[in-house]
Amino acid sequence: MRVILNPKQDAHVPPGEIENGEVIPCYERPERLTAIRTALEAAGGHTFEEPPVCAEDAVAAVHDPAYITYLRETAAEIRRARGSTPKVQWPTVFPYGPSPRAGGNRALRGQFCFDTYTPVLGGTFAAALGGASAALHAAELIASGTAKQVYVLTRPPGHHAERDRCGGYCYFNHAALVAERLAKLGRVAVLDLDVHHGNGAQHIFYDRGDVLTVSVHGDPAGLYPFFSGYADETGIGAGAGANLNVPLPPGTGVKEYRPALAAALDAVRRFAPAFLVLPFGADAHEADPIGGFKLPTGYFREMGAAVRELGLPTVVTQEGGYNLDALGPCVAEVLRGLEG
Ligand code: SP5
Ligand code: ZN
Repeated sequence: MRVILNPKQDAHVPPGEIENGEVIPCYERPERLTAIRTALEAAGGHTFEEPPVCAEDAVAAVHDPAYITYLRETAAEIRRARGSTPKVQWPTVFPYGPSPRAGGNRALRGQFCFDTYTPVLGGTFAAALGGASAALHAAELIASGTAKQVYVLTRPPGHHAERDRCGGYCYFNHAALVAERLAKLGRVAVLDLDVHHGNGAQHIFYDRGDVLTVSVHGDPAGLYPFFSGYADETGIGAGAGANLNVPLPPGTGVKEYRPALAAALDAVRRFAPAFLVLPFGADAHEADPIGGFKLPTGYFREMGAAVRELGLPTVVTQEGGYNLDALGPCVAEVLRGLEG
């Protein structure tokens, strides 16, 4: 498969993430991408290429310009920091009350981020823009008919990023960028198979009837991102009926996942899209440290093969997956299944 790499992924290396007030080692780190690339090179049959860097305007297709500016300027400010000034910014205060307004940097940190897992560093903006560039390049390859299937190998991931907020290790929403680009040409389905709910695309396309968003994930009653991903979220306005959430209980294995995926694929078929975007996370694997599902490596080929049956031009975006031994093999398997 054609693999589009984020050339700037290693510009973003958080010093940790904050869990219950404690700084713990990052689950989301540069070695993830290396592990995937190594596995794909070993599997063979893949080509790797770097995209041209896209303009900020291109990212504004799905993100608030004020949010993009915040990330750019915050990263620049951090790069200028000297002496004891921290090289990372974390939110501490979040919007509240009937008329939240935020001016200074300390307020903006909370306005533009919804958790404590997603800090801004000096290299965050460049890395995020590199990922967006990879996604948009993949979209162009599909739009022009140059490729039928493309895989965007990038980190930080994207599927939790909303129009004006980072969160869940995500800054720019790669899958939404691809969907928005391809929606100019025809109906698009976004099928999110990360173990966590794809809240970003759901949020961005919630009132749109031309983009279907479907997500199969761990029940948010007990799993990140907690506030969305429930089955009764079905879309509003022109988007009514164009969002499907399939929450599954902790401990979900192949027996439970298979029919859930089949239902998700049926919804995609009924929508009759011209294009598919597949935000994929290997964090539904049984050895993942934070997912809680029990899918074995071998199942991921079947997952890919089931998606292949749709017969749609497809862009796969890399999302989560935090067991460095399982991650690469899972991606290799899902891509093999997709390629048939
Ligand atoms: C892209 C993606 O998969 N983002 C997921 C973000 C979830 N972050 C929450 C991490 C919570 C870690 N909790 C530790 C509990 C380990 N048992
Ligand atoms: Zn995830």
